[in-house]
Amino acid sequence: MNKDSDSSNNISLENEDRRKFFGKTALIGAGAVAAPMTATMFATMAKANASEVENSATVHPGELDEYYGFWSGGQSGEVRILGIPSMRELMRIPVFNTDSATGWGLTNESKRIKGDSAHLHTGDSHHPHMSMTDGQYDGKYVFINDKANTRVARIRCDIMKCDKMLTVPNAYAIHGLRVQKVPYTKYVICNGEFEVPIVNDGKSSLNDVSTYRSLYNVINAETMEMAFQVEVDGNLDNTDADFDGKYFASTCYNSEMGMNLGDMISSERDHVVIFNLARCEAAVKAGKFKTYNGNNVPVLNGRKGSELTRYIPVPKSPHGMNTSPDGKYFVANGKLSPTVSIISIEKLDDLFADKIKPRDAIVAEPELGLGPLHTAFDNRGNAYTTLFLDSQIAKWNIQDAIDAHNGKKVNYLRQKLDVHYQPGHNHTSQGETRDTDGKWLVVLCKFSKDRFLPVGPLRPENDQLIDISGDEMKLVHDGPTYAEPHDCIIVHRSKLKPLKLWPRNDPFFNETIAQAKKDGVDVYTQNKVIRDGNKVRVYMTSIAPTFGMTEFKVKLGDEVTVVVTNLDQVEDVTHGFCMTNHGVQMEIGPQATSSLTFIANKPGVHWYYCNWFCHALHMEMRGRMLVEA
Ligand code: K7E
Repeated sequence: MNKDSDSSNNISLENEDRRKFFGKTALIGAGAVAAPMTATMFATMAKANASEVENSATVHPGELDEYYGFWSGGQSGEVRILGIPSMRELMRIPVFNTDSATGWGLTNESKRIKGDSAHLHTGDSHHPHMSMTDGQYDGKYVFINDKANTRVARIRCDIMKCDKMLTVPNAYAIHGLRVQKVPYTKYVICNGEFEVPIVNDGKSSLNDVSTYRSLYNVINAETMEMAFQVEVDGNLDNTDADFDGKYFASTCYNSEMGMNLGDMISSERDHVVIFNLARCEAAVKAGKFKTYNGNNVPVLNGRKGSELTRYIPVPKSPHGMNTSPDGKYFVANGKLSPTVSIISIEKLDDLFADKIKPRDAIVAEPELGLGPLHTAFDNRGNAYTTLFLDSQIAKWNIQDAIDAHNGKKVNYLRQKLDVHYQPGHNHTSQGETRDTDGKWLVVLCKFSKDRFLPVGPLRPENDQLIDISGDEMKLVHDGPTYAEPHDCIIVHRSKLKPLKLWPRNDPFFNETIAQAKKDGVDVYTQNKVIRDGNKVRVYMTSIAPTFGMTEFKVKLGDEVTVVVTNLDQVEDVTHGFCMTNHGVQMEIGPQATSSLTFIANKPGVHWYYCNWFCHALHMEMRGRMLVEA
């Protein structure tokens, strides 16, 4: 099977040998090699080869991509926008990180958005997901988790900037994140992965693991405030929502509540927790909750035996959770088990009515290969599962897997394709929505090894683009990326309408404008210095190639706030403000206002300049800060 898929994507023999060396030793004794290719499968592949598919990955210079890809930036803490299918990086959106180019994390506007975590400069972003209406992307927001500092942030898709950030109380390490799909994204749902004492004040026994909880978090998507939390047993990993607006599902590993690896994987089964949204909302309304740690977030009891949840046993340490876009199934990916567990969403009403047993909701558990982590879907009933240990994508048919489970002689496996190497998430074009179109599959490989020129001990990841429009998957592009995309979504360009200029009344900087008004300054027409004790506010305009103010005077030790308003109305004319030798720089987009506060702690003359190229006389666009000793 490897031979066949390799011949389709030109992997050299040398590579093939290296692949074996890397991943396959784990195969020994696992009995997990999935069913072999049949003659019919070979035949359909040959046909696909003959009639070249019209899906082209070539985007010529000057042409635009068909899709926006939103990529998480892992430990970089950012989100990135790629064009699909070109895989060109179009933009970076700093979120949990601090960014030298835009001043994100340094400007007053970004610090206000970061709120209580403005002092943090790191993040670990895994799961970007867009808001939906009726199970389709609505182009409004992209939400992203920060596992490192237990946060969730929102990106406004008209300006492609982070506009809200929330530190989730009570919980620890937000991991899996998704949105409610139907009727609309009222809630963002996410898992607090690590378990800690529910009252974590250091006063009770720190080693009494019976008090440790992992929390399911439900956030109001519009206000970005906590709606409620649900206590569960085990620790939560990934989550997804149904297409009916009724249920959410999360994978749980470590149901043992072990505190080390051996204990965490000692029992044969963990579980998927199903959350009943209507019952949870009713419980909150009826006041059936507790609060902890001095905040007022309602915490519901969803532990085993609760009316709010059901626990479906699955093979131990499941990882990814993916809803099929026909709305019929939750797919829990086995990770340590070579299987995925297919849960029928239709049967969940009966499960909550106690008419069936939890395992009765499982309609198939197809064996796919070693290390299944995440599953994506096309519009033809097929699923694509990453096999981390095998370094492969398994394409399989959902209905065939269910039929095989029911005893029918049918091979549900369609193809296995080698990827390079160790894939985590994968995602199909619009594949988490009703609009899944079966054209592209992106696979985020954790290791690139020999696929690119060596660049030192740290290597890029390898994000691979696969054409899935035909019967056969075809690898068409290797894309090196910096640390470390976990997940992505692929959104048709028709769903997004980004702005070209900032609206002058944008809430992003309305507090800065309000302060200017208090100071009696119209930022669009005036250049003025306001002294307020040892606080100095410097208001200046910028229009290529000049700042509205070419010098201002302050005293040594003053706290200086520079507020720059970009009056240019020309698309793409972004200005910058950099105060040399003060660690001060920021971006000011066309028609935007940005501000940054620093201490004038060096006497003498200091030049400020525009650090975003704007004009032929860009070098001359500068002025002096005169600091009197
Ligand atoms: Cu599988 Cu954080 Cu979604 Cu990484 S998680 S792979």
